[in-house]
Amino acid sequence: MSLVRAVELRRVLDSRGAPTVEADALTEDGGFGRAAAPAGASTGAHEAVELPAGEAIAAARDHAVPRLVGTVHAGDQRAVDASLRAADGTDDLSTVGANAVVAASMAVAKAAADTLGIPLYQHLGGAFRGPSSDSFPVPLGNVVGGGEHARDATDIQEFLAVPVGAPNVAEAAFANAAVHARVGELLEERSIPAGKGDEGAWAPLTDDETAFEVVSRAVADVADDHGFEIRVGLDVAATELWDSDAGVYRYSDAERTPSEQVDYVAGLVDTYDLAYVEDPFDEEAFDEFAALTDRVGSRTTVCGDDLFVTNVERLDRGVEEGAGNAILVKPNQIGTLSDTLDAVELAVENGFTPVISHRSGETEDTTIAHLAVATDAPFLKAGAVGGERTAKLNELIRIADDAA
Ligand code: 2PG
Ligand code: MG
Repeated sequence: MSLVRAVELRRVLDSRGAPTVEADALTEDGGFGRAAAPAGASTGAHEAVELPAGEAIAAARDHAVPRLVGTVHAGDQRAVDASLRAADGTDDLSTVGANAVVAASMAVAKAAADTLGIPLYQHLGGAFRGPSSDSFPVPLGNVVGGGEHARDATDIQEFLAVPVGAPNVAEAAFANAAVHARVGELLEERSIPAGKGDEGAWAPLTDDETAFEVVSRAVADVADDHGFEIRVGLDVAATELWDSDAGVYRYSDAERTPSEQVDYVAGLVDTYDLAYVEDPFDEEAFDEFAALTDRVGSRTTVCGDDLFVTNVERLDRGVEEGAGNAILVKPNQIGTLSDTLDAVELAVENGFTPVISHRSGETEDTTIAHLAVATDAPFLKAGAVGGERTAKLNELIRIADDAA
């Protein structure tokens, strides 16, 4: 065991060019770890609170760092995270800021792994978890998107390639990149103008129906080429479509009541054989999540992101009510690695699939790749292309190499 010797914090750029918090942690035995907080655009109302980076850094220096340094063992992640929570003193981490807290929590974990001379996935996962050649997190590759990640593009926030039949993680990641490239060609053939959204997905000036056609075709072409099954997934991010005053989901070309939305999404699952559907309803719509899961949960993954915000209390309710069968896991939504691991554990105990995820605002930090391996998560949502996205995918490929 090695005590935390120092935690230094600074402002760095995220992939949108916005300031975010980076932490460097040192242990008394010379271990070093660096981590940075990501940031969401379509954030859930129940997420832990992100403060402006400068404020979070100042608060962490005042309250959190002094409690950690020289008193807490870096390898005791529960103690590290308890100390961070105690320094903050609120449930939603609004004193220190979840961005400073998550950066510190992850940086200390990395410093502990470095002290032990082992990779982060091994430190977090323990002796019984690690990369294996026959089971790996399938990367969910965002290939077309709109919503809060690209205005004027699709209403649905993310169309995802899901390479369920890939023989290994590298083939899976390359297949997603190939789907992304094929989508670009198909959009050009159809003369549909497209820039790129926050996560590097194509942001075409078109409607959801056309996006479905293009993505389905691209997935089929690449599946043929690569010789394994690739399916389509979605993050609807429907909280952003929900008009609570009118009680409808507002699309550019339609309005849907909650029960019409259930029918619509169930129809999409059938029509496009969707492997994965995230946030098809508003963040408070436990009932609709349960209704959809009842209808299609045996053949697709129904995942709550804004619904659960990586929070065990909200997940508990979801389990009780059968609202979904999967949880999106984002460490910065809840603030510490311990809370994140608790959410994964509660999910697995109750037959919910944990899906480890990036945010739309990212850095070159690769913690989530290690977290996905450490928790044996079936899926990792980390984008398809773009430097801050490939940082995670390439790390996953390197980790998989350890198993070979
Ligand atoms: C999501 C994420 C990541 P954001 O909704 O799942 O894709 O987006 O980080 O903007 O919440
Ligand atoms: Mg989401």
